[in-house]
Amino acid sequence: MATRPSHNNAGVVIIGAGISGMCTAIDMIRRNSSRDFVILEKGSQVGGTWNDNKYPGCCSDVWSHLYSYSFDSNPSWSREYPGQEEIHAYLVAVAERWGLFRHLRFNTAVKEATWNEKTKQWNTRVQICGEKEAEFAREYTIASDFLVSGVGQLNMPQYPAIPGIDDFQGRMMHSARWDWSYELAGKKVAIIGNGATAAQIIPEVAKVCDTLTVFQRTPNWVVPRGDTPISERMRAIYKYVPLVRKRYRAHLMDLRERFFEAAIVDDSEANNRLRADSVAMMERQIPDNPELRARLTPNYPPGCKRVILSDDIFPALNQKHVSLETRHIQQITKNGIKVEGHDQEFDLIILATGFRTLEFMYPIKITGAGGRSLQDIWKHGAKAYLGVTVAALPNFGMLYGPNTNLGHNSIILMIEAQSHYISTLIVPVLAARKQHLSLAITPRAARLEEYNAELQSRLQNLTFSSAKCDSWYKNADGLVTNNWCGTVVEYQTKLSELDWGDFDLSGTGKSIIISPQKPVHLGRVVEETRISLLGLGAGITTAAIALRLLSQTSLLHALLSKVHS
Ligand code: NA7
Repeated sequence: MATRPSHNNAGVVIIGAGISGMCTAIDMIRRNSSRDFVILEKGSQVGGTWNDNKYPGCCSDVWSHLYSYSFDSNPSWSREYPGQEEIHAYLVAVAERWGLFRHLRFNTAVKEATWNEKTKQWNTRVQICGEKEAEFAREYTIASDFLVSGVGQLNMPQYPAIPGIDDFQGRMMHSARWDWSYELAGKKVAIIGNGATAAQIIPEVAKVCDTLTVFQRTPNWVVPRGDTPISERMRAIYKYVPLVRKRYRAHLMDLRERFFEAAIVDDSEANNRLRADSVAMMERQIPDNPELRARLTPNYPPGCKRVILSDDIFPALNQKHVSLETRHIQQITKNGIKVEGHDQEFDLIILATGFRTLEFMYPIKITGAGGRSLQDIWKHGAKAYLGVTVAALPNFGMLYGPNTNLGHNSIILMIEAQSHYISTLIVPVLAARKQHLSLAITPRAARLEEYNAELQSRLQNLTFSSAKCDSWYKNADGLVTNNWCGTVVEYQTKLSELDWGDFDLSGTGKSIIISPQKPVHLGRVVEETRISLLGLGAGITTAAIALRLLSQTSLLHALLSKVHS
C-alpha cells in the first residue's frame, strides 16, 4: 500500500511562505544541504505580505536593489522603488529557482503548535482552507524536530474598534484584502488612516473616484521619495557587470545606514534636517493652503512613527475633490461616517488601519515546555533572544520577531542574518534525530533578560520611544516591542556568532554539540562599503569596465547622479 510518511512528519516545519519563510527554506537547502522541511502557507501563493497587499499604488519604500535577497539579486528591476507586482514576481521566481514549491502546502492555516516534552518534538495542527482539499480532511497534525515562524509583523489586518463598524451597508475593505473587482469610478470613497499604506492608496484612488475623504487621526512626517524608472541600459549593465550591481547595492546600503541617525535619533542634526525637508516639500507642494499644511504637520519627532516616503501624497490631498477630515470619528453608520457635528455618506470605506503588530504570531496558539503558552510567556510584552529564540520554546526560531523591525533600512538584511542563525541551530537537532537521539535547544532565561534589558535601555533614547506619539512599534505601556535599537550592521554582527553558552541543551543527543564552549562563527553578508586594498582594486576594475561600457555621456551622467545622490 502506498504511504507518504512525510505528510505528518518533517525535520522542520516553517510557518509562512513570505520573504522570511522562503529564506529559511533556502538556507536549509544551501547551508544545511537538507530538504527535510515543509512550508505551511495560509494563502494560495508565496510572497507573504507582498501576496496579501495588492491595493492600488502598493510598493516598497526601500530601493529595489536593496529590497532583494543578497544571494539572489535581480538585475532587472524596472524602477528604483519596486511595485508590489514586481516584488511578487521576483519572489515567485526565487521560489521556482530554489525548488520550493514541492515543499509548499498552500491554503493551510496553522492553528496551534505544542511542544511534546517526551518526544522532544513540535506537534503543529493545521486547518485546510482550500475548498477542494477540505472536502475530505479539514485538519491534521505534523510532528517536527524544529519549528520556525516566518509570519512576520505585518500579517493580520487590524480592524478598528469604531462603534457601528458592522452596520455599514456600503462596501468596506481593508487595504490588505483589496477587491479589484470593485469599480471605483464615480464613487464617494472614505479612507480611514493615513500611514504608509494610505499614503500609497490615496493618490491612486483619487485619480478615479468621485470624491475622497481621508480620515486622519495623527499626521505623519513625509519626505521625498524620488522614484524613477531604471533604464534598459542600466539594467543591462547591472546584469552583465555584476560588480557594478554589487557596488550600487553597497552604495544604497551605506545611504540607508546613514539614515539611521536621521530617522531615529531625536533632535540630532540629521533628524532636524529630515523635519526641515518634510516642511519644505509640503510648502512646495501645497503653496496655497497654509491651513491644510498646519493640519498635516506632526507635533512629534520624525521617526516616532514610520517616516513616509512619497512624492505625491501632498499634491493628492490638495485637490478639490479630496478632503482631509481630522475630527474624531464618532461612529460608522448604515450609510457613512459620523464625526462631531457632521454626517457624511460613502459608497466605499477603505480601512488603511494597519496590522496587529504587537501579538506577533496571533492567532496561532503556541504552547512550549512545561505547558506554558506564548501568551503567558509574553504577558509583559513580546521579547526574544536576538529577536530569534523565545524563553520556554525549545527548538524554535522566529524571523522578523520582537525588536527586529527597522525604521531606516531593508528588513531583508535582518531576515537573512536571522535565517542563517536559525539554520545553524537546526543542524545539531536534525543530526541528533538521524541517530535516533533527541536534542532540545532553549535560550537561557538570564541571557535573554540581559539582552532585552540592554536593548530596552538603548531604545529609551530613540524617537521610537518618544511619548509624543503612538505607533505600531509599542504596546499600551509604551514598551517598544517591535523595533531594533541600532544599525543593520550592528545586528548582523551580533548574529555572526552563535554561542552555545546562550542556550540550555537537553535530550539524549547533547553530545552532538562537540564543543559547547566554543562559539560557532557564522560570519555575515557584508553589504556596506569597506575600504580595503582588495576592495579598492576591485572598485577600480569595476569602474574601468563600467566606463568602457558607458562610452555614451548620457549613461555616464546617469551613473554619476546615482553616486552623488
Ligand atoms: P499603520 O502605519 O499602522 O497606520 C494605520 C493608520 O490607521 C494610522 O494612520 C492610524 O492612525 C489609523 N487608525 C488606526 N486605527 C484607527 C481608528 N480606530 N480610527 C482612526 N484611525 C485609525 O499601518 P500601515 O498599513 O499604513 O503601515 C504599516 C506598515 O506597513 C508600514 O509601516 C510599512 O512598514 C508597511 P494613528 O496614526 O494611529 O493615529
